[in-house]
Amino acid sequence: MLNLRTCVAKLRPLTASQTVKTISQHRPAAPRTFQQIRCYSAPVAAEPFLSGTSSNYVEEMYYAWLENPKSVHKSWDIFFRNANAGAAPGTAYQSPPPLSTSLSTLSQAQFLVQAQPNVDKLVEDHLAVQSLIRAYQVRGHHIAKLDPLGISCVNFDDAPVTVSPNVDLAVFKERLRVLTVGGFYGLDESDLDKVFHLPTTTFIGGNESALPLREIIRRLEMAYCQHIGVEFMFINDLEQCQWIRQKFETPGIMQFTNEEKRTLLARLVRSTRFEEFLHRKWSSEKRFGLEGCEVLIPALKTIIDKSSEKGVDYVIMGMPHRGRLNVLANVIRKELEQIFCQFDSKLEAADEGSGDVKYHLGMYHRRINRVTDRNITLSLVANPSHLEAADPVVQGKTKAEQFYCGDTEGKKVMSILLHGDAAFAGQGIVYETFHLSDLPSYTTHGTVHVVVNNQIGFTTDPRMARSSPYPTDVARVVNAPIFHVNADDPEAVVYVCNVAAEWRSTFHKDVVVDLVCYRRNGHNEMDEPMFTQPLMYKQIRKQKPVLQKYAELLISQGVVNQPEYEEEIAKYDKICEEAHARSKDEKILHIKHWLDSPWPGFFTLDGQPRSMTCPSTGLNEEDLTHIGQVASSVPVEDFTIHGGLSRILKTRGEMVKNRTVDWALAEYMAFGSLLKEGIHIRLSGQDVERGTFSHRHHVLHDQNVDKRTCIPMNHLWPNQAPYTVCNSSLSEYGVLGFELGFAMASPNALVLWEAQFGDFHNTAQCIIDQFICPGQAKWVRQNGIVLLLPHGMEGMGPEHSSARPERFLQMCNDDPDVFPKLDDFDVRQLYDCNWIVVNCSTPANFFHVLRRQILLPFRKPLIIFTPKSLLRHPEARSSFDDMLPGTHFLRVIPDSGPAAQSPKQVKRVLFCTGKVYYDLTRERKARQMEADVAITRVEQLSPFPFDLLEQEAQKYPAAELVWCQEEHKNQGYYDYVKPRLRTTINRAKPVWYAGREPAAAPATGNKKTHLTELQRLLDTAFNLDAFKDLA
Ligand SMILES: Cc1ncc(C[n+]2csc(CCOP(=O)(O)OP(=O)(O)O)c2C)c(N)n1
Ligand SMILES: [Mg+2]
Repeated sequence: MLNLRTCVAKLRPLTASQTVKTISQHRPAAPRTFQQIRCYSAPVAAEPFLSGTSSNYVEEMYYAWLENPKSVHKSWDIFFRNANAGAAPGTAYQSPPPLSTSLSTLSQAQFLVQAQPNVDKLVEDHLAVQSLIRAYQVRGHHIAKLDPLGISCVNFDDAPVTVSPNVDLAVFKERLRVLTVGGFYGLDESDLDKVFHLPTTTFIGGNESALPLREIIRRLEMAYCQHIGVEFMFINDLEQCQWIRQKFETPGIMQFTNEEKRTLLARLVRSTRFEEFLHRKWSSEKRFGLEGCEVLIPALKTIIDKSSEKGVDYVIMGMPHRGRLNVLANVIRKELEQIFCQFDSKLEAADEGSGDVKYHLGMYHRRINRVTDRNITLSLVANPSHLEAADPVVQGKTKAEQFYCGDTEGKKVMSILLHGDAAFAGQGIVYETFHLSDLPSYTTHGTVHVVVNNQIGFTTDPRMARSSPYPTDVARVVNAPIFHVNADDPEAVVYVCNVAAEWRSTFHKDVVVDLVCYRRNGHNEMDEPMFTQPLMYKQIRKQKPVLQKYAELLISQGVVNQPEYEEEIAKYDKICEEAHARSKDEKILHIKHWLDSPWPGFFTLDGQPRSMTCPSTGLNEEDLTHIGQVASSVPVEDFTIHGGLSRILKTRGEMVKNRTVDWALAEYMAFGSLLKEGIHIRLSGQDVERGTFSHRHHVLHDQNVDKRTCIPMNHLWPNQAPYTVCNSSLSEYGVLGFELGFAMASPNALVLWEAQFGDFHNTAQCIIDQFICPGQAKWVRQNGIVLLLPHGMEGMGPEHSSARPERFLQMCNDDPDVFPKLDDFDVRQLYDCNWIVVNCSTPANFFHVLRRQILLPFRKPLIIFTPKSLLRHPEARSSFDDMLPGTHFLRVIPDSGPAAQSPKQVKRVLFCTGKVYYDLTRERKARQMEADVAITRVEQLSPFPFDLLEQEAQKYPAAELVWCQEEHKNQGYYDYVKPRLRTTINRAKPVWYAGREPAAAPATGNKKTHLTELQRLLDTAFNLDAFKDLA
């Protein structure tokens, strides 16, 4: 229906008042043309029912009839048949038969139809041509010659690549059968020279509106079945489809000047000779070379040049191993000696951390784009081996860069993502990232994806690696056009890349360039491909390198001559040799030269923190009160909130009056105060706006006006930084990666990702394991991202209970057996750690740890296990007094009750963290053991507060030491805490355990069992004889 509508709209050539004269002025009459306009060749006004106002209706009828003559009333059918057959003015119309049709009238109508025997054929032929055009547009890519090796199953080996003007139907029969399913829509040899009017859904005509069928086929073959396969007809936007048609169908549109051809050749020379140089110098080193897809370099440079021309001045790229060194050298323009020196095994590491191998490191470079003469910054994000994991990170960083420069439409900053064919099809994160592409708080306004489709993934061929025809099918979900292109045709590649960049700058939507190529060597240069792909590699051995092919072509065209070509090669080889000589002087590998996101001004010039102190994270009473008041109000006029929410805000208001905060208010105060200091805050995750547990309510919804919302946090201060709070797509891997990337761009933002429940973070494990935990060690890149992970055993069953603290703690880099020798644990210990893990038991401490995250002079990831039931627990409140200037985050909260008053009498110290503290104090009170048992809360688990816990242990000399947790013994904190506590006390005493027994699942789903387990652990915790026999 949509299609028919457009057809009609686009084909509408005339209004009813136009005459033959005006028609013939606009449309050159072609002999034997089947023209829709023919029906107007009679002065239409002569028909009794035609007038200016009825013309639209008539046209509707006409085009509906063209599609299917039976779809209109018989009277229209007859009229159009007659008009088409050239009936004299005023005679085409036959009044319809009366309702009580007499046989004689019907036969009269039938007579009229039969009187025009060729009309049916003409209509059918016309429709057949339209369908044929559409078939090429939809399925032309199936028979395009995309595979340089000619082995791909979607290719027909006999497919002609250059089409002679004398299209021979015998040659095309088979192709057309494939395209049209079941033949040629009734057309045959005899129709080839008939001239057909072209619909406006094609551009093959150029300036002509009608062409002989032979020429139509030839032009469609040229547009859709050569070295470019355009997959776009699934896009449900007509303007976008038209745009693409125009880019590929317009005759002669793919033209290159000699200058452009020479530039392309020079880029291919660099790409090819770079790999050859590395191969010559380090033949036994892995480099994941680009041979077989050397065209990637000109492809990327084209995308960057075109984007720069359109106004982009910052391109952020993510890519896997393949060709990475080449991209660094020839696209980003990293100094060659910096690359070459990495092949020297004697090179020492100068910086902290373990560093990473050369094909994982990132890069940042600002330079002049020579083609556009404009400044351009290029950044390649460091990536782990885990394929595609960098995708959301690149997007997050891009979003942040756009955000900081006010680029709300993606006109200045863009991302390019490179993919391997196997990884693009196989990794779910690709899909998750695509689904971020059009969400308001996550869009980067279009990414250009380039797939190095070498038709193999390590040793696995596509038949075994994916179920979709192309590796790129995943992109169809977001209506991204996909341009498949034979990578052995450099001009086709460059053309497609230009179109891709233009698409992005026109529609700000994702687009995919699928470079169909091959991999000349094994997976790496040490790998033997013939073990597993013998026939493919026999074919590859025969394959002439693309540079050689293209050079021969340009020489044959007289664009360059042999000496010029050789000179170009010699020139680049010399550049490489000279850089190689210089690289030998590099004795030290500075990983910090490979930073993808420098933070100018944040560190000293040597990359050190500007201080090693952290100011008080407290806040003055006035600000606390002000933030509290805004948090409990609706700061805009005429805004009706839900009654239940009014009550929540009222309670908040009362808390503020009483100078107390709960969890939600503490968070409000931390955020609100940082915003005042110009720190941007971004909180993202599933349902974070309200909060999974309905405690936050950062976005108010007008109950009477659809989509009218208010974010009070953005109404706090006159010149405050903006606050972004956004519900995310239901993806942990994608969204956490995205936020990590966002946090990477600037140290002056607090970026938080909240899991719906803590356990769901495991679907983002790759981001945690590969980026967050080791990012600084691998890439000298700090990151202050905060993970909020709701955690706690509350009888909700195995699925919603544990944020898996044991996993985070296991990956902490502090030594369990060594008591650190530090003057200042507060800050120095944080500086040395890989991340900070906390479980706060009070809102005030939560407030402080969030503020500390920004007030520290360096950035570390912060993992916070956040509460669920404590959000509303009447005791889990803090006074303003604990948040005033001079107060700070408490790494340990010692007991302050009777036990602490007479510590020598204390028989047991229970060390714990998080919510179990409230169970323990309740139980202690019930058992009246407040003087016997001290309870010490470890709020910062890692880095472990050795110093403070030592003081605690010393304070209670006669006491047994017990670690108490609500988690199972093989989970939670025990394995982490025990050896460290033992180190703290110099192993002078045992550290006992009170908690749940080891288990496979994180929690029971049975409420009764849950309560029994809890009681049992409390019994152990307060049974002073519990460990007697074990001592
Ligand atoms: C998530 C993940 N799984 C497995 C691997 C191991 N691996 C490294 S390269 C590779 C093949 C990748 O094939 P493709 O994406 O087509 O890229 P190509 O090497 O062909 O350029 C595999 C399986 C990996 N790096 N990451
Ligand atoms: Mg591959």
